[in-house]
Amino acid sequence: MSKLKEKLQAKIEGHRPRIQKLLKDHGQVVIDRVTIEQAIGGARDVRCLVSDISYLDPMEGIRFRGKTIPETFDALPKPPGCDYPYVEAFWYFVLTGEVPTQEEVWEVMEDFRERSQVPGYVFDTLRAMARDSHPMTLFSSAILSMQRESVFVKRYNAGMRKTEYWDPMYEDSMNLLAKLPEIAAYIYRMKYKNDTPIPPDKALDIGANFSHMMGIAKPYDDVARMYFILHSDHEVGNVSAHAVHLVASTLSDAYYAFSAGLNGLAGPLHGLANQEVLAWIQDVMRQMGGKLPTRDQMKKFLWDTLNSGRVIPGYGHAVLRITDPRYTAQMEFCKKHLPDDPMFQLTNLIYKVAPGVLREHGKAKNPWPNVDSQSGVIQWYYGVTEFDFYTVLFGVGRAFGTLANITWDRGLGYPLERPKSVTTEMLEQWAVEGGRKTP
Ligand code: NMX
Ligand code: MLT
Repeated sequence: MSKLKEKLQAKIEGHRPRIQKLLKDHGQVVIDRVTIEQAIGGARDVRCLVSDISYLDPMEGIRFRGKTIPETFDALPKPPGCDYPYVEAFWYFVLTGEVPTQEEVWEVMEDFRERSQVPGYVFDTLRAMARDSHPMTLFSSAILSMQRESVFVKRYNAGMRKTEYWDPMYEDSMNLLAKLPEIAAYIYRMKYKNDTPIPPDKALDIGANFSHMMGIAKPYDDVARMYFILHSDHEVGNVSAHAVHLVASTLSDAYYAFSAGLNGLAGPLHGLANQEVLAWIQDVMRQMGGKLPTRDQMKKFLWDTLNSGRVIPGYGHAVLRITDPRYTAQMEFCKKHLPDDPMFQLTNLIYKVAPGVLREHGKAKNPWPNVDSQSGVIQWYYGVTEFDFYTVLFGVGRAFGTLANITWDRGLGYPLERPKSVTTEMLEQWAVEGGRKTP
């Protein structure tokens, strides 16, 4: 057993009694209430999920295992000469809650390397699909095609105790993570670069290997590290993480569950917003003939979008009530690497104008930018101008958080998720009665 897996086992076994005690001694303690608005309105702010991988405070933003984004970047080991940590180190960290040593990172790298061979039929599947399929359709299908590899299914069918479920879920997660960057880069090169996939260089870490397989020079390796870490997790209520958690709660394996999560990520109100942002920015630039708009012109573009019934992509959030610190982290990168880039300047101008317009518009509860309004600008700068690919990059990152979550879910024995629905008539009755009186 690898040291990471041994440590994870000890952590899970050490944590289980806490969950058992909470359930046995305090199971009836009330931690939230649900209003009619929340029942109709997408369960916003209802506290009914548990995860220790990350927590999202509306006024602070994400913390991974208790650390803010800058603290996470500072704490984890980095490849020599690089500004961002090994993605492998981040995986160790979210899985165990501990910062790995350099040796522990190397061991994880080696483990991934041994699991990284993508089965040939995955490429056959991708090639059999219509070339104009959206990259997220290709990505999700490639993952689903590998479901036959699931260790969880084999062990489940052979018979295993509930306390062992985490072990094959971890194996499936490791096997899947080891292959995702190559599959993503393959889709990119097959679809957009005249079908010229670049074979992996297995000596490299995830960030450097991804940059190599995309065919993009340094510092794109750091872009990949930053990008995958920033997009990894956003507590467990967001649509992609929640979908993965929900599907896996049926004891579906990691392949089924992660593919489902990607299908949620592919919606324009979620991960696809990064593609929408770039399309929108490009439209503004086209209309301006490449010149930076004035504040007044920018205001007009924003109002035209709102008045046509569309949302401002990359702005607003279901939980956050501040500028997303993932936006800020990427802005810092841009200030260092592409301060004069016209699209970065346009993004900054939008940041100055859009919150005021959204406030005046009076609908969005959060007028500030989210992760998606800055991410595409960086990709574009390094030559990834095919913006319908951006959500795939989000998806690779999201795998690290969601797969850590479902491994822990099985470790802690979380049950099938099945909330209760009610009818409109019931809501109308409880509205008159001033709350639900009947059981
Ligand atoms: N532009 C215009 N209107 C907006 C925006 C926006 N950026 N954000 C929210 N609103 C509207 C929203 O459509 C809703 O209108 P209505 O009452 O007519 O249905 C109203 O404001 C209230 O919505 P909120 O409660 O503020 O937001 P909610 O929690 O429902 O949704 C988002 C959150 C993120 C879906 C929403 O802010 C949005 O559509 N943003 C633009 C798309 C986007 O950037 N998505 C990416 C989110 C991050 N990610 O990667 O997943
Ligand atoms: C995410 O990263 O999942 C998005 O910001 C959406 C969310 O948290 O709801």
